[in-house]
Amino acid sequence: LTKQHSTNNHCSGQLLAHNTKSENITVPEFRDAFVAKFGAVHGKTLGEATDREKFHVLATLTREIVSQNLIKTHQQRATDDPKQVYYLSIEFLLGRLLENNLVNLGIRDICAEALSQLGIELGVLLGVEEDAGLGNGGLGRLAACYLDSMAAMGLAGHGCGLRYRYGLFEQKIMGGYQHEYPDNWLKDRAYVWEYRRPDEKLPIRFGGTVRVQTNGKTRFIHENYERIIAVPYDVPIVGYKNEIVNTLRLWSAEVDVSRHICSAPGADCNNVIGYKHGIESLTDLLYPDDSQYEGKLLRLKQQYFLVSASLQSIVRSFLLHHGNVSELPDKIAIHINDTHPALAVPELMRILIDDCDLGWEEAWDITVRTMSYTNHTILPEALEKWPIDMIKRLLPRIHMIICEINERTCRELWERYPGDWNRIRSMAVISDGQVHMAHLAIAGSHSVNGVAEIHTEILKKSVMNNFYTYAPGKFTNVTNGITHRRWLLTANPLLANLISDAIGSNWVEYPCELAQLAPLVKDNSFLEGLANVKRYNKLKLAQYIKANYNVIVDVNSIFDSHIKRIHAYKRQCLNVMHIMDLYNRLRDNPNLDVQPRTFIFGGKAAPGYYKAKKTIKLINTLADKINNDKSINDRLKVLFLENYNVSQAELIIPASDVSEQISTASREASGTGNMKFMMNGAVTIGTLDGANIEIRNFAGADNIFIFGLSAEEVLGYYRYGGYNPWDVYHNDSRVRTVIEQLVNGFFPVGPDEFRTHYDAFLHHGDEYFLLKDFASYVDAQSHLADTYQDQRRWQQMCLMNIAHSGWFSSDRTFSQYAADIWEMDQPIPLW
Ligand code: B1H
Repeated sequence: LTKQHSTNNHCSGQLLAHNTKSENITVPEFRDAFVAKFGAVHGKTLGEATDREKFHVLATLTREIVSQNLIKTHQQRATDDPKQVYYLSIEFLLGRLLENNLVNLGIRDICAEALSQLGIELGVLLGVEEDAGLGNGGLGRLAACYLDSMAAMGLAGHGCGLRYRYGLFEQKIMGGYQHEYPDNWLKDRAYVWEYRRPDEKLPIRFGGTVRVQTNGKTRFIHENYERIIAVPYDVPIVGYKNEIVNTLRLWSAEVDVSRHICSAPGADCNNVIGYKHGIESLTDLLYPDDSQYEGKLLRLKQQYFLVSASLQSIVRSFLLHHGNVSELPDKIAIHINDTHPALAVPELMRILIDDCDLGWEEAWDITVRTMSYTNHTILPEALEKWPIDMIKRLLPRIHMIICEINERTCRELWERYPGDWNRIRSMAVISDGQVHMAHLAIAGSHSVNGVAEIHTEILKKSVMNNFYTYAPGKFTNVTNGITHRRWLLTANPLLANLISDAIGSNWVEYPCELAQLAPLVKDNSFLEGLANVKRYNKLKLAQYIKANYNVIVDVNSIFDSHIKRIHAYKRQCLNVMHIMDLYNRLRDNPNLDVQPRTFIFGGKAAPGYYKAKKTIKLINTLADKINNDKSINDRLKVLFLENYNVSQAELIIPASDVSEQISTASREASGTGNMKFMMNGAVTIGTLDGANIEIRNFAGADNIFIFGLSAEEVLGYYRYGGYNPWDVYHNDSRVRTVIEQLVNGFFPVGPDEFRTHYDAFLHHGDEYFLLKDFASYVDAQSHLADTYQDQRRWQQMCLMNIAHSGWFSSDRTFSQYAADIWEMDQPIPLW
């Protein structure tokens, strides 16, 4: 009977029978279920299977376990009715999910063993999964880390985003240049993790006119609009060994062709298919800009589509269980991730006033108490401002509400600062014919936070100083974090095991317990263990490099990684200048004693960002020259790894000795790559910028290499129009040589290939202070190289970084949000 029962379970995919926990599944159960499922799905034997088919079956099996936990979570929540948080973000950079889900279900090892009994290597199948690259960089990956933490901590927190048909473009390097290809991540199969929920679709309205009906109660009637359907796809977010599954709801645009399509504004009866295609292109593409605002109509449409679908859905599900919308702020928190979803403020007002019949004051009170907003950058080019006419045409009712918000906030400001027009204008939601999205978000939220201490201080002291003075209580700092489950436990299993062997595995639940590693700083065998793990990870990366780039790298060299979006403020070119200088010194003096180094770069440039694309060409040109120069005896190698993404980061970070975090001080709001490197035992070389400062405070000033101008100094120069790079050029011959080499034929390219960089340094004032910071950077680099020679000391530095990285877990970040900003009613573990 028992046998029959279990076989039945397997055939139906019910691996998780009788309320058992997934961790209790046995290897034979898993193996048999896999074989049965494979036959059922593909109608052939495993012997004939492709890796993709095997991956698909493994993921389907995993999804079935997840589904059961999803149902349980729903039932539990229906009973408990906890406060729910909705994290609105235009980006969620998930990466792959299979391994993460296996680890979180506690069945990775069981699964690996079951597959190995069938002659299948789990690692090979994991490599088949496409990255879900629905984000550009830090901002999108942060959102994904928070989802992981919310589920792990058992809180009812969900993501709301867009289901882009194509994620961030695929980067190919040809002749040293970046070329962009569509990221066809859905390929010819549906995304294995998602649940399409067509019955929960919602209409979104664009364009048209608003008729104001004033007989009796004033009503706003939106007419002649174009109606686009938002269909939700739910991606399950699996909690760590707690049977909790939250959801990330991604909206996709569709057209309801069954309706009287010919009467829709803009529809063309003769070309229904073309019309449908045009509308559905709304969610086709993720905008590939990082820290850069692009004022395209389609982007505005995407933003409203996300916000309107999410808010309608949130309010609808709230009203299913609660009678009175006035309780909304007690039961729901809505978080605006940067200004991209800031239209959530007027959209909630619209729903409360037009659909729920509330008056303005009550609706506003509910809105402000429900919303909170995170700012992620102070770069002026990233600040979103939408022309008021564009909003009026596309979103006429939202336009009316924004105007009303603007009027009322200006009136309030006038009461506090009578006659101070300049101040009021600088804080208005609408000024110079534009809607200032940050001002809208601040006005409509009860909380505004920055993402690292220094960033929040700059917001308070300068960028948002007027708002801070007006409402100091609104502003708080919540330093970013990363999920240690993906970035340590899953991405670096050898290190995770070494740690658990030394201090037990409590750190997985309480990452601050990593601090128990600190006393091992004198334990030679542990330090040796660390070195061995790093060496193994470096070997793996070296094999990848050999296989894909046919370059042999020395695992005894320092693996020095600079991986992030290519942007002038992140100063990849400062790294290049140092490499050029090191190379020049080696050529001048072949007997120079230098520590061998492998410089690893990775990152995408926005397709329209000319200078960033030239930086990629520069790195590749330098790589060609150095890697093929026999005279330096392979002591330096430079690599630009193509198509940097989450999966590649998972390979590079555990294998790195050095983490380059060298942004111009004050420009990088926080950084999160810096935390991932720290947690994996890489030592940071960096400026006092973003979270680097907090990393230094935790790891200790002796365990990090800091250089360069401070944020205060940089901001001071900016106030007076910059500095004079010619002074540095004339006084430092190393700088002069390197800069001239860009244009003097040193590289086998045309004389103007790198002219933009040359001019930016010398003729346009070196906006990001590369020349100014050069000497200090080179000093820090040589100090670093000397330190590396003392391997024991180096391992101690790595250890101190790992030991103090627990605070940078997104579990900590998230508990701060939950307790201080969202006021979640469940007990949050104290940090
Ligand atoms: C960050 C962005 C960003 N800040 C505009 N701002 C975008 C702005 O598509 N757009 O228009 C996209 C992204 N991204 C990053 O956020 C910061 O630069 C990092 O320092 C920070 O760590 C990260 C997460 O807070």
